[in-house]
Amino acid sequence: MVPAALVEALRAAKRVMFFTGAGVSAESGLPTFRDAQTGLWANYKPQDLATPEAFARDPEMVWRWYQWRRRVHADVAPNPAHHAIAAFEARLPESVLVTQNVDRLHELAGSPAPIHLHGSVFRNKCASCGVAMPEVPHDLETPPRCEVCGGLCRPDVVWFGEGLPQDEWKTALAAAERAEIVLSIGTSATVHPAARIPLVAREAGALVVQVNPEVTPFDRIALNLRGPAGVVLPDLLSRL
Ligand code: BJW
Ligand code: ZN
Repeated sequence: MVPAALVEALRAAKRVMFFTGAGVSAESGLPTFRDAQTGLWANYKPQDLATPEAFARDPEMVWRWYQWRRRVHADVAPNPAHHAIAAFEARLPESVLVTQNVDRLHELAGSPAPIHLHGSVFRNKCASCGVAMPEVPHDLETPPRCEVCGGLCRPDVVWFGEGLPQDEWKTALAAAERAEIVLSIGTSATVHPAARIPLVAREAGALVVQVNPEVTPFDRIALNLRGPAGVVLPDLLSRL
């Protein structure tokens, strides 16, 4: 149930931020980060694979996990939640989309410039010198070597214990401080510092609206729209 006051606030707002997590891509068929894994990877916890320590210990295994995920990601399409966000953005010229997702579904839905706080599974970089490396076929079983320093290729995503890309982080923080409304969609709100973004906005006076079928730590600061993003967001959009 969407409160009429929220519809009014969205109609009047100029600066709206969309802050998304893995739940926004769930209805496209991508497992959320904390969902159980399937097939070959059922016995591994993503939290234990997405670390620099795991890559240092067994680079081929971590590389193969990302190659598998790239194949899964390459096969999915945006869902009504991604399309609704892109449609909101087209109506609200000062809106900003900040995503923790490493997929490209916002881009495929037509969002012009999502800010990726945790990188992209489709980009590569050298694990030693950090230089950008080209995409490679998703069935290549071993990580290529860097032409500059001979280091190993890794996905250009942010692992636990690593810093976020500074330009993206600063842009997202500045936008949070200015936002009138933040819609936090499909995130467990447990991974920091990204989860600070809606909190910063709230402290600066923004209304935080959460779209999630489950309870999260944002429940206490947000107006909660309980349900799948692919249902709630098109409904909200249709009322504007
Ligand atoms: C639906 C739905 C539907 C389902 N519709 N919704 C403060 C306190 C405690 C710990 C820390 C802290 N500060 C830092 C830390 C440590 C750590 C951290 O946060 N740990 C916590 C888990 C305890 N953070 C870090 O290590 C960060 N780095 C750092 O702090 O560095 C310090 C440093 C500074 C300077 C120099 C050097 C170092 C980095 C964090 C990077 C996170 N990376 C990952 C992996 C990316 C690559 C990959 O995918 O493999 O990013 S982890 C993973 O979590 C991924 C996600 O982007 C991120 C957030 O997850 P998300 O999106 O919320 O997904 P889920 O699965 O958690 O939740 C899905 C939600 O959707 C659920 O709520 C469902 O209910 C919902 N849902 N269906 C709507 N249809
Ligand atoms: Zn290198």
